Amino acid sequence: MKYAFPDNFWWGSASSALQTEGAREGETTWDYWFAREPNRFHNGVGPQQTSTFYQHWKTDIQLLKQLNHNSFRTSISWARLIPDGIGEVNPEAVDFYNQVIDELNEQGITPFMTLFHFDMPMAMQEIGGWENRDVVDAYARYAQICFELFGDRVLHWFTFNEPIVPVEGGYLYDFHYPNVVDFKRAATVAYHTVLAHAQAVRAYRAGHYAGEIGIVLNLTPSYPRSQNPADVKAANVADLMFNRSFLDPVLRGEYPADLVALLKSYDQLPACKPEDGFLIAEGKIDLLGVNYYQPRRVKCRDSAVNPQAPFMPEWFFDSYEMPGRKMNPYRGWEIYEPGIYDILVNLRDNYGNPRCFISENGMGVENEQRFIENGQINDQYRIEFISEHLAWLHKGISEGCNCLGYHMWTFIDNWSWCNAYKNRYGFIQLDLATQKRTIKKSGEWFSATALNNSFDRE
Ligand code: BGP
Repeated sequence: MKYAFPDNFWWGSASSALQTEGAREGETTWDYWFAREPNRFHNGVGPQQTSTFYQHWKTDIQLLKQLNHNSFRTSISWARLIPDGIGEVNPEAVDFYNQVIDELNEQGITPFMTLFHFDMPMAMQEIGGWENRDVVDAYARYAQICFELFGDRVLHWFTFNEPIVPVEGGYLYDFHYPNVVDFKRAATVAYHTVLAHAQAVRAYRAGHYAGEIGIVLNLTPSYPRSQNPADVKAANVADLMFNRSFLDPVLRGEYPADLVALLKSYDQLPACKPEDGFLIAEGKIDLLGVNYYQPRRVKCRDSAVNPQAPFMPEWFFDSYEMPGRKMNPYRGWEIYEPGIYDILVNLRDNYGNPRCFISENGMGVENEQRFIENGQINDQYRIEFISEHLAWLHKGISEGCNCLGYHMWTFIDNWSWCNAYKNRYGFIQLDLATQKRTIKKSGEWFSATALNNSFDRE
C-alpha cells in the first residue's frame, strides 16, 4: 500500500541546543550538576561533549538538506544568549543563531525554534528556578528578546519542550537537578511554567509577528489495565497529572477542574494570584507539537498508600506491565504505534482538532555499530519503527485529524541528558572520537520518503 501525505507536510527532525551545540559560556543546571555528580551520567560523559553543532552547523545543515528535510526544530540556549539569564545579551550568540537561521532558510529548511529545552541557566536556578516568579519574568524577557532578534525569520516558535519533564525529573523522580522530591514544589514549578508560557505568548501576540507560537508536549496516552471502574479511575488521574496539566491550559486556556479539586483535597495546590487566570487564558496556542515515545499503562493500586511516604502521583495508580507488550529494551520504553493515532483522535474529538504535528518520535538503540554493513549502519528496526508510526498517523489524517508534519528524534546521534551517548537515535551516526558523520539506512529511507511525500509498505 502507498501512504501519501498532504501537500506541504513537514518532514524533518528535532534536536536541542544543549544536546548538540557544545562550547558555551553560560552555565546551565546540567553543567553544574555534572561538575558535582559525574557519576549520574552514563560513562561520566557530560553536557560539554556534544555533537559540536556550534562548529559544524554549516556542514550539518548540508546534511539536513541531503535528508530532504523541509523543516527542522532546534532550541535557543537561554544561557548562551543571556549567560546570567537576565542581563546582557551575548553578541556572539546572536551571530551564531542568526547564521543558523539564515542558512536554514536559504536551504529551504523552515526553522522551528524552541525557547526552553530543559536547559535552565544556573544563575536562574540559584534564585529558585521555576519556583520563583522572578524567573518567570526573566524567561518572558528572554522570549521577547528572541522574538525581536529572530522573529522576522523564524515563523514557528515553541515556548517549551516537554515542560512536564523538568517537573518530573527535578521535583518528583530524581533524574534532573535539583533532585527534589516534593509534590507541592513540583506543582508550583509546573504552574509557573504555564505562566511563563502564557507570558511569552502574550509578548508574541503584542509584537504582531508574522509567524505562530505553540508548545511541544510529550503526550503519553494513559491506558487502563481493564474497564473495571477502579482501573479507569486510575488511568484518569494519570492523564490529568501528566497530560492534561499542560494540555488543557494551552488549548483550552484553563486547568481541568478535576485536577484542581484533586490537588486541593490533598493540600498540594501552588499559590495562585487572582490575575493568573486571565494570563493563562491568553496562553492559548496556534500550533501544538506532540512528542510521542511510549504509552502509559496503569491499574488501580494493589496496596494501601504509606501515609508517611511523600505524596506522589503514584498514590492513585500502579504501573501496569501488559503481557506481550513490545519493548525497546535499551530505553526500557514500550513501543505502541497506535498510540500516535489515539493522541490525534483525542485532540480531534476533545480539543477542537488543533493544528498539530508530531514534533518527536524515535527509538534509541545501544551499540549500533554491530549493525554496520559496508561502512553504514543498517538500522532496519528504525525504518520499521518510523513506517509503522507513520501508517497510524496517516490513518489519523485520513480521518480528519489536523496533523501537519512528522519530525523524528533526532538528526545526528546526540548527547542525551543522563544517558549521554548510551542510546543512539539519529538518522546520522556520530563517531564520538572523530566527530565523523555517516548517514544510516534510516536516513536514506527518510530522505526518499520526504522527497516523495509518501512511502510504500505491504
Ligand atoms: C525527549 C526529549 C529529547 C530527547 C528524547 C529521547 O523527551 O525532548 O531531548 O532526549 O526524549 O530521550 P532520551 O534522550 O532520554 O533517551
